[in-house]
Amino acid sequence: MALLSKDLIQQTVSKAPQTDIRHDWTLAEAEALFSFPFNDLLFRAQTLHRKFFAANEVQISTLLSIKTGGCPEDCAYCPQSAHYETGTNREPLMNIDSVLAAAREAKRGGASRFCMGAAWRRPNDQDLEAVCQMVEGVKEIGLETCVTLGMLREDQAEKLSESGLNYYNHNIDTSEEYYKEIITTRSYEDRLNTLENVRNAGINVCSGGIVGMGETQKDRSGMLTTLATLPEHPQSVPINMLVAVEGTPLSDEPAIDAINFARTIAVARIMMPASVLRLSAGRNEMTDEAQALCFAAGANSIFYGDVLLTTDNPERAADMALFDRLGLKPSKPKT
Ligand code: SAM
Ligand code: DTB
Ligand code: SF4
Repeated sequence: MALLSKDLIQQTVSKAPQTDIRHDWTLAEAEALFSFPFNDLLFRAQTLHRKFFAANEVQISTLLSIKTGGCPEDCAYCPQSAHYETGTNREPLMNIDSVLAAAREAKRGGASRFCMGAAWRRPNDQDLEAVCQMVEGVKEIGLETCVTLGMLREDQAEKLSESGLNYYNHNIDTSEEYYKEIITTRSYEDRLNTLENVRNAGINVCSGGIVGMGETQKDRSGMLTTLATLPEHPQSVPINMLVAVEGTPLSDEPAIDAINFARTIAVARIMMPASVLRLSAGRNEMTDEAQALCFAAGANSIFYGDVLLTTDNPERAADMALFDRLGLKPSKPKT
């Protein structure tokens, strides 16, 4: 890892404590954070984490794929893209009763938020109407709601807001420069426009990315700098470790090492100290020790339940055993 000048590191160290929540982060500062000695980085991340959150609480979300596979988008990491043969079955939009049954089950399992994902480039108006009804139903069950449906126009974001939606997930995935290598069917700007529509509609933004797609540390710094310089930090920031799925162009991508992954979490915690950071996809491929490192680095949210959208996630019992070992407990919903 290229070390940056001592001056720049010093400047970063002395600048941040004056104000914890900053929107003027630079790429060079993010890179400087990445090059900190690991213990210093974790100490700084932990200190900020404890200023904004209960130290040992983790928010628990359960994910459901409400419309699976056959997506027209070409995202090199994604098992649901119609451009690749991954063995993912195409399924139509689920009916509302099955979705609500899954939400009840998630609540019984201990989740506080229910996230519904659809393999769409953007929703059509009829599908959006159906999703709004699902949001209303899930809220009645007593869960926070999150959906991820692809790009949204302003009026579509407004409609979701009126249904009472709490969070909209839309990831920027990587740096602006590396984005073109990974996704060919939409631009970084498209992604940022949707985030703006969501923010303007008063919905909490959930936006993060994927680590381990062959990007450089500079790309990771770029991704976090883009998120941390938005007009508001996303209230929720998912950091996914690539799940390398056979049939996708990234299937042979070597796994990123746990220390570099934890560094990404720690830098995200420092740059967006008041945001909930989700240790997202990839936990099934991590050791307990690697996950513990991520919680120590400032991660305070997980997906809970044995599948993500189409790939495996740890069994609930394994997660509860890990929480016990680490003295972690699920946090209560805010809304
Ligand atoms: N189609 C919508 C979209 O792209 O916004 C919503 C669903 S899409 C599956 C949601 C996010 O899942 C992607 O933005 C990406 O960050 C993440 N994701 C998809 N496949 C992944 C994989 N193989 N490993 C890690 N994260 C993945
Ligand atoms: C996010 O950042 N990660 C979740 C959620 N938002 C929708 C999705 C992970 C998907 C992993 C691949 C799959 O299971 O298909
Ligand atoms: Fe479609 Fe979303 Fe997968 Fe891209 S990430 S192929 S938009 S489901």
